[in-house]
Amino acid sequence: MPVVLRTTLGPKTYFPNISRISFEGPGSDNPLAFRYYDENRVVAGKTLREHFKFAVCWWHTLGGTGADPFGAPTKDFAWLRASDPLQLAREKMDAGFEFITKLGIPYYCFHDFDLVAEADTLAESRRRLDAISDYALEKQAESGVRVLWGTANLFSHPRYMNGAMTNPDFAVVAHAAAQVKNALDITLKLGGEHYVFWGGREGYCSLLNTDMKRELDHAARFLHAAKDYARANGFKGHFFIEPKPMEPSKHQYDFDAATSIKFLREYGLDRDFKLNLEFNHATLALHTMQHEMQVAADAGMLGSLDANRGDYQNGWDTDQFPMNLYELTEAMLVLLQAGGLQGGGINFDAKTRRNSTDPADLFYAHIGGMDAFTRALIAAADILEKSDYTRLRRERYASFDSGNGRAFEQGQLSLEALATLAAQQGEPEQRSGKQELFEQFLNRYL
Ligand code: XUL
Ligand code: CO
Repeated sequence: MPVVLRTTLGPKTYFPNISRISFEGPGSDNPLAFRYYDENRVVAGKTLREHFKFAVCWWHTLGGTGADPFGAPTKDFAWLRASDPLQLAREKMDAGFEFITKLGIPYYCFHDFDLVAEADTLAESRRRLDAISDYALEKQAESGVRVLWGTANLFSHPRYMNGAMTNPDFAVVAHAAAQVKNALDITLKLGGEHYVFWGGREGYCSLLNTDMKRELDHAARFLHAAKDYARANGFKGHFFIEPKPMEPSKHQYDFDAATSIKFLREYGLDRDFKLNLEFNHATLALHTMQHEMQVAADAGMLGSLDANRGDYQNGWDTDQFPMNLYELTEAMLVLLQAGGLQGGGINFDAKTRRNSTDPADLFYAHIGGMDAFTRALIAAADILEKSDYTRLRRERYASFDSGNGRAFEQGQLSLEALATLAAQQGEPEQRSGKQELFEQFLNRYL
């Protein structure tokens, strides 16, 4: 029986005191305006809209209630009150599209059960997903907003406590596959550009009860099956693995960019999969985001970014909105030098703090994040275009540009030949790495 989604409440606004956010320039006093993000501004040959492809995430932004392990929800948002799950989903979608269009953000990202609550059976969950995605299609057509990527939540339900695609019980693996099939169908139906796998509980808590090799083999089989199904059904986008080292598992298999790239190559998945990197996941792995981005870029796998920031004084995934201009500028330097993202965009996988309880806080957070990325991208473009940065970095390697250094790079010098050259040249001259000089560029162009 078709589900009727029309509301009897009539048009309703969830952010009544907020109109379309516009660009007012750095001098503006208006906290509900962009000071830097002007979507049509061209930086390094592309508009800001094209560089960033910003996306709103459905889970934190529309679904985040401020609940934490120590306390109840603090955010009683008007779009989360309906008792009927489909009615709630529809109101959440109305609020979501109002929010996104008021901000002028072009994309959104979702897990299957962010769109509508999971039901007791796969069949009923599917029926709900079909109904809410019909509604999403209407909202997308009205607004021009698109799906950057979809994904399946394979970590919240208790059945996934031992993992989803790496679960030691085949019945759970099969259930996860059914869920991914539905999520892929919905992503395809909504014209989603890409599809993400974050391995929330794909890992282990103790090696004592874990056959790691077998679990990783199963993950690869699962990903091949998902990829083959999506391709057979016309999916043209990329699949992204989202590395994270820990939380909720003690040890997650997609620990960081390097580990994930090795896995993808080992199992022949590297043609279809790239990486979706997240700032706070990078720092949890004791890397910087720019390190993770460079690793991915060098492998041709810099796919998409989840934007947020961690807290430097503690060790968990705080998912704060991005605000650290130095960190962002270094990340944007890597992004520009890599020639941009491979198809992806910048998804605000970030949550306002538990005590930021006004709907307007969601606007302040996204405006702040978009402005911060813009300042960072402009500074990075200036550093590359106007400063000595590129020349100085290249000069550090100048000894490999000609002569014996070049012969070494080309594989023409044996270890004996290198030893002979070393004996001839004597102790190498000291060459400064000039880190502080490089650091000056950030301050100068920010
Ligand atoms: C969790 C996380 C996820 C993924 C999508 O840390 O980042 O929200 O982005 O499953
Ligand atoms: Co994420």
